Amino acid sequence: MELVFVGRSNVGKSSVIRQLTGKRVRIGKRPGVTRRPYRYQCGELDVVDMPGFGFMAGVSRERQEQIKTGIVRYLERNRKIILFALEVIDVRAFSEIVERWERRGQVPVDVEMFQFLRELELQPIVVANKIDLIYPEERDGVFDDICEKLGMSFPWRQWDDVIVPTSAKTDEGIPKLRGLVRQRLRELGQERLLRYLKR
Ligand SMILES: Nc1nc2c(ncn2[C@@H]2O[C@H](COP(=O)(O)OP(=O)(O)O)[C@@H](O)[C@H]2O)c(=O)[nH]1
Ligand SMILES: [Mg+2]
Repeated sequence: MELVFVGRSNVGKSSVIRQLTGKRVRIGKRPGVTRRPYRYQCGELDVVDMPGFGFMAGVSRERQEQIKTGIVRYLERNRKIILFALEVIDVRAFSEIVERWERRGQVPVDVEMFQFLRELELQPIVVANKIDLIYPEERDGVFDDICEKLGMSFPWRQWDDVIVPTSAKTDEGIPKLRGLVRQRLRELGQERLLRYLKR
């Protein structure tokens, strides 16, 4: 069975996977290089790190589209063995990116991916990462905005089983994320997989 991580490059997918699995995950690898899903085997549980989607310096538009299509196909093809998905976003960059796309009348890839995960009933958890980069007093407003852009009504706190603010750098929110992942596994009748995750 699999847990699948998606998100733009550089948002902290690998860092969060390291925090959850304790595996020696390579951090800050040059974006756009990883074409294939990267699989971390944790006993009977596979944690899958998908290639980063969306704009990346030095990566052609065509290539970006291919990456996105590859992710969509992977999720469709493996739907039955995927327990749930985690979409990692960079809280500091998210709103600006989404607004830029909306001004052009387009659906941002981050929002599109979240909706797609929901359509597949992959119950995506939004890992709102890099919260250490925004001031504590701004956080509620930023998380409300993220929820609204993803099609969930504010206040964001009513969605604390969907969106988890984290900093993979300072560890803030990581225990909460671990708790939520464990809860989801239990709900899915997969408690035997709990032992493969870091406590
Ligand atoms: N400030 C800050 N930096 C982070 C955080 N999480 C990851 N990073 C840094 O962001 C960069 C990209 O992280 P990585 O995990 O490789 O992102 P990925 O491309 O999505 O897998 C690295 O330099 C990380 O050290 C965080 O919560 N806060
Ligand atoms: Mg990575």
